[in-house]
Amino acid sequence: MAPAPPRVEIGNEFSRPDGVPVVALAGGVGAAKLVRGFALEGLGRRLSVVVNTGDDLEAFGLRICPDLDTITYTLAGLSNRTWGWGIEGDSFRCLNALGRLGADTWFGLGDQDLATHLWRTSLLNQGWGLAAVTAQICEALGVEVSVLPMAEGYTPTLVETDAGRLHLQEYLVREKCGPRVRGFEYTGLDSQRPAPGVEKAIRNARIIVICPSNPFISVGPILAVPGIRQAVASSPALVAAVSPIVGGRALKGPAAKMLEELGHPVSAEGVARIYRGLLDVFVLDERDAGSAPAIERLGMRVVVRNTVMDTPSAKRALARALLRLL
Ligand code: FO1
Repeated sequence: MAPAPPRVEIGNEFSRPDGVPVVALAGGVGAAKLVRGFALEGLGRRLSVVVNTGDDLEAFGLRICPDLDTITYTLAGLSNRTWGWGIEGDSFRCLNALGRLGADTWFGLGDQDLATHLWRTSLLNQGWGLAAVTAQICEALGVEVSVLPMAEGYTPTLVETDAGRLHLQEYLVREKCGPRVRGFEYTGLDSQRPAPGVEKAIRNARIIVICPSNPFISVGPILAVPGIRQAVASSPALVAAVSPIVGGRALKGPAAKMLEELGHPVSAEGVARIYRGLLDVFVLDERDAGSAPAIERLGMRVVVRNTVMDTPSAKRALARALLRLL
């Protein structure tokens, strides 16, 4: 069954005079909460989310884009409330059947989630680009926000560990972040360019927000796409980052473990140092207010807020605080 040819519009219409264009640089679950906050604040088409695709994997002939899907499902109100990724109420009948046939099943592909990967891969095989596929999926799921992959190629992040070099998902899911991390390789990025819509969104933004995502495996690959770091650095927009580390711990995922194993301070200040030179503002959790003077000495303004987005009102409050930075 041949899908219809591309008919989708990629990126937002910036000539609309109805408010401040915002760009969010996003990984998965942590970022999705803040992006949801912006959406609840009514940003709609004024928000462009540039999403990491370094966590993509290819399995069973399918292109799987976990961070893109996490952001899209969250905005569509479909995401699994317990895990933050995947689809609420999904089942694993297909994966179990694959296991019965002898396949590796350590990566939890839900039945409904598989439909997304089948559809995406079939459109890619018809010659669509990943940005067009993502725009089409968003349109079909009623997502108004512009969700943009950072780049269109398959450029998996590899993790150098004491157990050898692992695909990011092997490290995160199969090995449960156990091996000690020595470094990262953002494969294939040198020959990539920002996906359609990304540079225009950054150029037109009034505020660029680096979401509370892992600086190495979520934000790092986005900034490593040739042209994106320069576009952010030369944009007249205010550039802000929200710390993914609160009270010396990552709210989700292995950011604290990675900071420690790579010799960085395991603190909000450690993250601020990584983004030094790029930021106007660093948003710190109330629990870390004592670090504000040290971070200000790195050459950025510090704003202290509750960054733990455990309720819809906390998500909205943080989004509103960021919009008020202007
Ligand atoms: N995370 C897990 O911890 N276990 C899984 O089996 C798993 C499956 C999965 C399937 C689709 C998807 O979109 C995400 C999935 N994740 C899973 C989350 C994912 O590994 C990471 O959280 C992100 O790639 C990093 O942002």
